Amino acid sequence: MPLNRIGRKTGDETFGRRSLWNRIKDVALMDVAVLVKGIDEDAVERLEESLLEADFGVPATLHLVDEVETAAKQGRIGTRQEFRDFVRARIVELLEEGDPDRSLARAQEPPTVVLLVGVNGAGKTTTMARLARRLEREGESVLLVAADTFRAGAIEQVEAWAERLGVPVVAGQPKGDPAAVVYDAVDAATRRGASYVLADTAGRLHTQKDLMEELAKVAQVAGRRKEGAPHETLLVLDATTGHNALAQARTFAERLPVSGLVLCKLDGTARGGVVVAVSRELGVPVKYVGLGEGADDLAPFDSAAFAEGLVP
Ligand SMILES: Nc1nc2c(ncn2[C@@H]2O[C@H](COP(=O)(O)OP(=O)(O)OP(=O)(O)O)[C@@H](O)[C@H]2O)c(=O)[nH]1
Ligand SMILES: [Mg+2]
Repeated sequence: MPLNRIGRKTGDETFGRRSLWNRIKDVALMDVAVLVKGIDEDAVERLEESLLEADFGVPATLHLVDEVETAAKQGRIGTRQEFRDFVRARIVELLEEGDPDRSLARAQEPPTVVLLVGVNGAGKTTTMARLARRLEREGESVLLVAADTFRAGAIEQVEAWAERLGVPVVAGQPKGDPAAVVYDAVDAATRRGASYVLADTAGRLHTQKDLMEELAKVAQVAGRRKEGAPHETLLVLDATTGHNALAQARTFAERLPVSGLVLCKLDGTARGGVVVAVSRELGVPVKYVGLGEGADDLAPFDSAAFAEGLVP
C-alpha cells in the first residue's frame, strides 16, 4: 500500500464508508483551535493528513493547509464557523481558479458530439439520458447513441430511455464495433439536423488497456466523421469511489480528450471531495452533478453548494 509523505496509509481501505469530511471536521476543528493558540507542528500535520485522506490530492492539500496556518496565525480564524467558512471559501477558490467554463460544448456546425466515458457503473447511461432531457427542454434536438455493445442489456437500457424521453436512438449490435456505431450516428444526426449526439459507451476499468484503446478509437473515428468531434468528452465519476477516481481520471485523460467531469451519486452519503483534485489535475471543470436516478436528477455544478456539502 502506498504511503503519503507523512508515512500514513493512503489506500482506499483506510477511508471506510463514513464521510471523511466528518473526520476532517473533528480533527481539523480541534487542530485549528490549537493553531489559534500557537502554532503546533503536530496540529498542522494532522490537518494535512485529514485532507489527504479526504482525497483532496497532495498539491491542493498543501495549499489549503498553508492558508489555514497563515490565517490562524493572523487571527483571521478564531471560531468553528470562521474555520468552516474559510475552508469552504478556499475550496470554491480551488474549483473556480481560471474561471472555468462549465457550459456544455457546442460545435460551430451541428451536430455537437458528446461522449460519455467512465468505469463500470459510474452513471454514464443515466447521465446521457438526463442530459438529453435537459437539452430537449432547452429546445435542442438530441440523438442518443447506444454504443455500449459490450455489456448485456446495455443497448436495451438506452432504447428504454429513448422511448421514455421521446428521443431517437441509433443502436449498435451486441458485440459490434462501438466506433462504427458512433460514426453512423453522427451521419444520422447530420441527415436529421439533430443538434446533439449523445453517445453512451461501455464501462471499463482504466487498467484494461485493450478496452481503453477501443475507446480512444471511438473518439478518433467520431473526429473523422465530424470535424472537432467529440466536442465534449465527459468523464463520469461515482462520488462514492474515493481516491481511486484520480487514477481513473488520469488514465482516461491520457487516452481521450476529456473536457469535463460529471460527479454522480452525490445524493448519497458520499461528498465526492476527490473531484477537487481530479478537476485541478486534469485542468477540466466539473460540469454536472448527479443527484438521483431519475430523468431530472442532473444539475449544473455549483462550487459553493458543493463546498457546503463537503464542509457541512
Ligand atoms: N442515487 C443515484 N444513483 C445514480 C446516479 N446516477 C446513476 N445512478 C444509478 O447507478 C446505477 C448505474 O448507473 P448507469 O447509468 O447504468 O451507470 P453506467 O456507468 O452506465 O454503468 P455501466 O454501463 O454498467 O458501465 C443505476 O442504478 C443508476 O440508476 C445518481 O446521481 N444518484
Ligand atoms: Mg451504461
